Amino acid sequence: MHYKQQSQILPLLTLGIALIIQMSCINQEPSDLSAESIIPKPVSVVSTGAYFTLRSNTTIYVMGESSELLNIGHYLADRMRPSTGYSLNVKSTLDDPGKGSILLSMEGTSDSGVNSEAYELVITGKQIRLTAVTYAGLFRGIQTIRQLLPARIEMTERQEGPWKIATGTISDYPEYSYRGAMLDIARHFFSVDDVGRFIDFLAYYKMNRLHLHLSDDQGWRIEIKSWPDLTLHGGSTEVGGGPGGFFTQEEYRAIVDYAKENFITVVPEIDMPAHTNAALSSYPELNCDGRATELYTGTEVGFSSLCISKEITYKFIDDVIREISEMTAGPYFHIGGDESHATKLSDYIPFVERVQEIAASHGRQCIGWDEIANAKLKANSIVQYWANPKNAEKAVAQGAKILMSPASRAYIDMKYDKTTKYGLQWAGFIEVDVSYNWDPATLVPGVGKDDIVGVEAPLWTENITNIDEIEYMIFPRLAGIAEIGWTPAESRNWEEYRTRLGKHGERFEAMGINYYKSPLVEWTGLDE
Ligand code: TNX
Repeated sequence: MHYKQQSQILPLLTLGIALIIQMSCINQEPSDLSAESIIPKPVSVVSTGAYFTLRSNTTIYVMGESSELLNIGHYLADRMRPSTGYSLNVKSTLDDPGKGSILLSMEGTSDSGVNSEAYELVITGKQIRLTAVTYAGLFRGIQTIRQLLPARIEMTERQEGPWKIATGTISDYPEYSYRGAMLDIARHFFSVDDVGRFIDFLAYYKMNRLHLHLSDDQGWRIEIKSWPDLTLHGGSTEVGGGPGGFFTQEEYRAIVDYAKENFITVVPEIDMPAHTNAALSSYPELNCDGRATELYTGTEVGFSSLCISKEITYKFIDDVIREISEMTAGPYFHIGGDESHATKLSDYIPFVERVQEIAASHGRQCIGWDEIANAKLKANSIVQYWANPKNAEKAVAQGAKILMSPASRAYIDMKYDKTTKYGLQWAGFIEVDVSYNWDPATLVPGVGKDDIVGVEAPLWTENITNIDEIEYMIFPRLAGIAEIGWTPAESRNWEEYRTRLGKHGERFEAMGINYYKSPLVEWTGLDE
């Protein structure tokens, strides 16, 4: 009886095991970490051919007890929880917890000469171990973990597993320290939530700067308590005559905080002396003739100027830079300085020099569009190259650093081609290959790698009115600019990037991003 039972069970068991093996083979593609489509492409990837599997009992450990580390652990858990449905507890530990864990730990010190955003990811069948010398480095490494998991990890509803990651080691660090995007909230105004989503996108592609263009002819978007009409009047409209809007100081601080949680520094810009009609319309005393201008809802540039010869202008600028700097973490203040066609050069030069001093008096490092190189630059001022190579040359001659935003490559408000519904075309059509295929260190004669702090992709919004349109213009080009800032030029190649980018189609879809399906790329969607 006993034996008979066993002899019946054995074949069944064998069959069962065979079935299990077969089933696991179906979705068990060979593991190859180096074949994963990570953007920006990491510096070094070594594959070891197995898998780590995220399971319902996987715990995220942080080595140590600092609240910063725990926050980073929670950030990772929060990204993976909705789609996996796993609880993904986050715990402090002092010893390596071993099997089945994700371990985040800090090693060494940030002043040990190691790139401050560097990270190392060691994935074995038993554990994912992420180490870095700074919290920022851990945060960048987490973006790599996200991109190694199936795209469905980004979905907000629960999905079927398995959640597997190929094993191996990734050692990675960025080529440039400044990698960012600009959002123009002046031509059209966008909500705190929209800016938050923009920040999420930057974080996902390891960008670390958010430049906010806070004022222009068509609108003043940031509350200044000592000059309240800037927003009450100057913030009341936008291009096309819509209601515009502005951030209260509280809302602005929330954006700065959210950026900080994503290890992104906000670069606030008040454009001057041109692009100031909203201010000139709000306060008559800022005009040389003492008369307020009309609010402006068109898209011309270069017609407005602060009154260079009036002292009140500098009181105004001092108040504005002081209030904004008090609310903004990080070293920067962007003073604009572009397209000052209504300001004489002999006025423009002393103006820029004085404004740099005002910013310095509030502890800020200036950034300005390339025209500011016509003035004498302070030693730490950064010149944002957008159009005029002569200005870049003048900046380098003064020893200033350059932020690369060449309009014909990095302006993601340019149309992709003639059929693109939104955006402008003054700098040409910018297809995905054109925006990817350039090297900051060789683009402008006389501007080399050592002169450059990094890259930034500006999104001007003359005819971009909502988050769907923002997404369409920035995706997929933002990913390419992020890679230009992160990955060494010699490791970048359009043909190879094109394939990797195609695989991000399913990630865009999982995140609900409205992206441009460039015909140059073979897109993998979520259903494929
Ligand atoms: C030029 S780029 C401008 C902006 C426009 C943009 C449109 C720069 C420094 N100035 O005022 O919005 O072109 O692409």
